Amino acid sequence: MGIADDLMQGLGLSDPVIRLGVTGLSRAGKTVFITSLVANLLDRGRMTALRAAADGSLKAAWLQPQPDDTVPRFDFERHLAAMTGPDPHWPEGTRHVSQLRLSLRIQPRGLIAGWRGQQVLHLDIVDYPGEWLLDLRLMDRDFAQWSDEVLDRMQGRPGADDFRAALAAAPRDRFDESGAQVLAAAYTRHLHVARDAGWSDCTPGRFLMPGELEGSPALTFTPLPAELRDTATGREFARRFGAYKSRVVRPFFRDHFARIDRQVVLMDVLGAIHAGPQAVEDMRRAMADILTAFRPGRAGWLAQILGTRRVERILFAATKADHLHHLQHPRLTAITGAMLREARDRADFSGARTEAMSIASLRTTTEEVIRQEGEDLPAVRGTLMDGRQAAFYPGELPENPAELLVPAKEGAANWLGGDYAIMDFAPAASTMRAGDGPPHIRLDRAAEFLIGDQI
Ligand SMILES: Nc1nc2c(ncn2[C@@H]2O[C@H](COP(=O)(O)OP(=O)(O)O)[C@@H](O)[C@H]2O)c(=O)[nH]1
Ligand SMILES: [Mg+2]
Repeated sequence: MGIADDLMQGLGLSDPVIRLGVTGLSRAGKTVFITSLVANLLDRGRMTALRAAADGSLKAAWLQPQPDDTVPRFDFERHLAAMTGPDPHWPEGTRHVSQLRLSLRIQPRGLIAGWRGQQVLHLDIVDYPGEWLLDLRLMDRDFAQWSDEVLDRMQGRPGADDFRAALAAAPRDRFDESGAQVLAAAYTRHLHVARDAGWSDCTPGRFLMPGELEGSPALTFTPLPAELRDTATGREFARRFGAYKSRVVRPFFRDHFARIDRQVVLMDVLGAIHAGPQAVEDMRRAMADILTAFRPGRAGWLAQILGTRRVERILFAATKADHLHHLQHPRLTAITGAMLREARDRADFSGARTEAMSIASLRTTTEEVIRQEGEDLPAVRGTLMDGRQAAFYPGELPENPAELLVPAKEGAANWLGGDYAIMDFAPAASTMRAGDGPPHIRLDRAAEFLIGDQI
């Protein structure tokens, strides 16, 4: 190494960086995942499936100021205190992109270990809403196409009537801002209601996750039916739709998405199954849409932004697996894999490795066999949000994923074999020993897949 290299090394300027993107639809578990992953990389007692933690080559981990001054910092300390403090509770939802830098000191193994000293690797973790990836679909649509598509999809979704009523009452002869705000508010309410009822595909993504754009004109438009498009309102909304694409969607892909090396996509598959066949089908479609973002060579503008950069590994993780006894985990993983199969087959990931897994970022339950109507059922036990303890059997997931995915695709209203229950467990009171991070399920395997080859 020359003097300049030594200097660079000393300053840490030439240390390698991995940017790990963490995404998923709202409530998929991004905040809990990042908090627990970082805590478990700082205290590695529960990370045996992460090879570098088990064999000791990962010497140290510490948090550092992040390199991007304009991106909010992921509030790790507050989230961890919420989950593992004296009164454990879930962290609050976040509504924008955020970032955290974790630095790792590594002793290289094998042949190079002898002549190369310890190395520092920075892991930049970027948390961003999956809804923002869904906006990709807007990019190659014009306002009329997008409007037709959304209004068509809206049929039968909850909360749509109010928006339709607002449309019917909209003035046709002039544009005024307060009228636009009434429409946009009604449309946004519909998206919230639909989302809360288990629908995944709710665009534009910023309407649900406005961040700093809340209330701005770029978010004050709605889809319009053909008869309203040739009005003053129609022309202004079409203009704002264009501005949303060029000023909001495109910069996100350029400034954040394009720089990601490794990606985890979190999915609340159990939540969708609980919500019913339509929610499962909707999640399948939303994930297929999200996956197109990782398929280079489609939209020209995205290919241009990405250049030769590629995401190298993508993990699809079904979260909250602690709601199931481990006997059912392989089934959850199979369902998750099957849900993505078509999209994965269609997408050419240009050599990116992909994997599906069932995980719990924060394990809230213990396993227990309960006896019900003369049958032994593999269940879980945890603390409910009101503080009571309960054992819980969610129902048996089918061994063959098609038993869920086919009726979902065919538009069934309910599951044939009865419903799948879900319970809201609170984080368990902390039993952490020194050197251990928060309890989890397969978070160490997730980490091994995502960064194990680099550390
Ligand atoms: N039981 C359990 N619940 C989880 C887990 N991760 C997330 N959750 C639940 O999912 C909710 C949303 O998680 P959060 O990380 O805030 O989702 P985000 O919107 O994707 O950031 C939490 O408030 C918890 O109720 C987990 O590992 N186990
Ligand atoms: Mg969050």
